[in-house]
Amino acid sequence: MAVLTALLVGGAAAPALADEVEQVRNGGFDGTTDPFWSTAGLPITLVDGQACVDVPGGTTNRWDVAIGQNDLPLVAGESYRFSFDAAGDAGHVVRAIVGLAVSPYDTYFEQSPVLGGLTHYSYTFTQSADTAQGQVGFQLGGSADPWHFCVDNVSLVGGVPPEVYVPDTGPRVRVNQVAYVPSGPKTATVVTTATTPLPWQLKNAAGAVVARGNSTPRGVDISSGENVQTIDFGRYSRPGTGYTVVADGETSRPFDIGTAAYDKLRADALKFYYTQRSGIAIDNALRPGYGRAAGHVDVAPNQGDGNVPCQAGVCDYTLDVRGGWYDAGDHGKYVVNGGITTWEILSEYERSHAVRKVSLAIPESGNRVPDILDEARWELNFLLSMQVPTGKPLAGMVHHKIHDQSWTGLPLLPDQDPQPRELHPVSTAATLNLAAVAAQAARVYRPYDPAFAKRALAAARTAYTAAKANPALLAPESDGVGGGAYNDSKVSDEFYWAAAELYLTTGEKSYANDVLASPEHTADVFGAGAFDWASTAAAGRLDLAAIPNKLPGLKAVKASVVTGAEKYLAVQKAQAYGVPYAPNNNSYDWGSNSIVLNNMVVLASAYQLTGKPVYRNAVLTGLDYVFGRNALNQSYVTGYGEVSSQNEHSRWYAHQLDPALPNPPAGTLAGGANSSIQDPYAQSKLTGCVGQFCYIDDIQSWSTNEEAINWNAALAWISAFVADVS
Ligand code: 9MR
Repeated sequence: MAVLTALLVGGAAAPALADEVEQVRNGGFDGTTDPFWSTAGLPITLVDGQACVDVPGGTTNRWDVAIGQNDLPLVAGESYRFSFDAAGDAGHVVRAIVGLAVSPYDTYFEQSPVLGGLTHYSYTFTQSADTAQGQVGFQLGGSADPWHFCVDNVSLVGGVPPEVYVPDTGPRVRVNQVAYVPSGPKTATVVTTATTPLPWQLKNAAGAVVARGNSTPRGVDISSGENVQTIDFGRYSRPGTGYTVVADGETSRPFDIGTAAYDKLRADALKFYYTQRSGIAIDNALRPGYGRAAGHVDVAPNQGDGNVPCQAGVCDYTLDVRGGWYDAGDHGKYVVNGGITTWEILSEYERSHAVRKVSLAIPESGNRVPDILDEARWELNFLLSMQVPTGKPLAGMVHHKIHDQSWTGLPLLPDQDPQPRELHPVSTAATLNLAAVAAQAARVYRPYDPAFAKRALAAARTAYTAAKANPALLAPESDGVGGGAYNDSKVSDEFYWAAAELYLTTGEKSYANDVLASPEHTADVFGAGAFDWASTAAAGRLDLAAIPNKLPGLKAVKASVVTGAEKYLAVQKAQAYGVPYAPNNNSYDWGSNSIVLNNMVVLASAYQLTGKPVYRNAVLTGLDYVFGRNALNQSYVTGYGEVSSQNEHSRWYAHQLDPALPNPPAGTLAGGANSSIQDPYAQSKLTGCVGQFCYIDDIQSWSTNEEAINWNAALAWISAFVADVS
């Protein structure tokens, strides 16, 4: 992000880095405000030895109004204490940053306290990069009304001991804090030093013991690094609320035995999409507290999605790509992720009859089309609009993505994004992704809107043909400025998935031949994670097994899904937290919660194919992890469970940064533990974390705590399954 008019002051030579070295010059504002700078036209006044400014109202971004100091030397790996005293008109926010004073204005550390009377603020962080051009800044913009801000004793001290972050994990007995299904398995995990069985009790809301037994020692759990035992109270099935499990002197968080929560979740996990919509005002009457102006509809300061050019040199036309869903906490729209998301939602529709009747309270509700299809159509229209028009070079191929030219900061409502929007080059992956989901859409929407079904199938056929003619236009990893790269160098899986969907919809032999000839058709596609935006072969395989068709060798296709499910079952049994996911080297992936849930989709598919309760039960046990039976003792779904994720990374559900904005809506899934902790905030807190502990519920942690359309699709699919089978 840009800081306006930085007044550069002659750089003092970098001091030698000994212990506890102050980097800020004149942080106490002794007689002068030098060498601090401020935004042009914003005088700093000295009042009682404090630096004060009158912040104008009516600016958009935090950085539109700022004061700060430049030329601070910062050393990678060194820990710093950033502290200051600040006061402001009640309820206003200062974004206090340590960052890079020059382009690309990286932010190394930031906090956004809500101000009031003069208060001392102090934070410790570990610096991620070397620079001689560091900056401390106090960003004050984004307020509708004018206000007054004062700061004093600004300090950035190097050489301090790194802060040791210890998460608050509450009671050591870990349960599904939402609900166990009465007829399902019921297991808990207790973290303990004991290595012999411990007595446990199940208590009802009145505190009466309703079941008891002994736990099973499981040794040190790899995914958490802690010694644990498991508790099985599956024989107890009386519905109720306020149950607890007691063991080793600890009482679990309360939970229900019942099904009501999953009926609600089935709707909430899908209602999530309406407030992700681009190109339409969100109606506050439909989502109280979430109403907002339409984003990216060509109203300033938006540059709009109605007439979007390509990146320089990529194409000579513009496309109208309004609509669709924002991908995640950013304002980008990416075909491969939009496609797998829409596929999973349409798959939910194809596999769950009950979901067709669920009301999502969206503008289209009541139009005689199931709400789930109306919501998915919002994205499908966008995906179709990304296809290169007839007559243009690479016609029929699909642009990989459209997003801002540069990354924006937080918070930023969609309609306030001032960045130019750009189409990025076409890719084989995006083209096949559209082919797959548009082919699926053609069969799903046919009863409701034959004309749309016809159009979707034509687009799918065109895309598939174009991809065959351009089989290696690969989205590169380097294309990650202003939006995610969604790079993918292997597309045999997308070819397989697209051929499978086209075959399932048309029954045509040429597509069957492509399915049968694909190396993916006989490969073991059920790896540590079953499918995601980059690995789509399992999506094709699951549909071939589930959707009626006459493919030669269908028995083996179905058997392969059951074999895949057996794999996840074995993984789950080996884990004391019951997670059907055991990544290589215990390295949890980005968005791991969605991978856990997608592996459960394979288990659920095996249940639908065989009717064997063991697969249904495995799904229910997997759910426990998502809802609190985990090392952090928290639910990863906002609004579900005694303690749940609240501060998912998002530019508009940014309550943590601006009290006037909401938290994410109930039913929003956080990405979850990510061993690679790519963001500086997670690095400052979690370096050295083990598996499940690599997560933090902070809006700054975009690599562990983002919300995303593809992740919620996994939650939605599974919540419909659970509601159906319980
Ligand atoms: O979910 C994506 C994950 O699998 C990738 O490893 C990661 C880095 O490329 O990107 C994730 O997707 C993000 C996307 O690039 C931009 N919008 C937010 C997405 C979720 O974090």
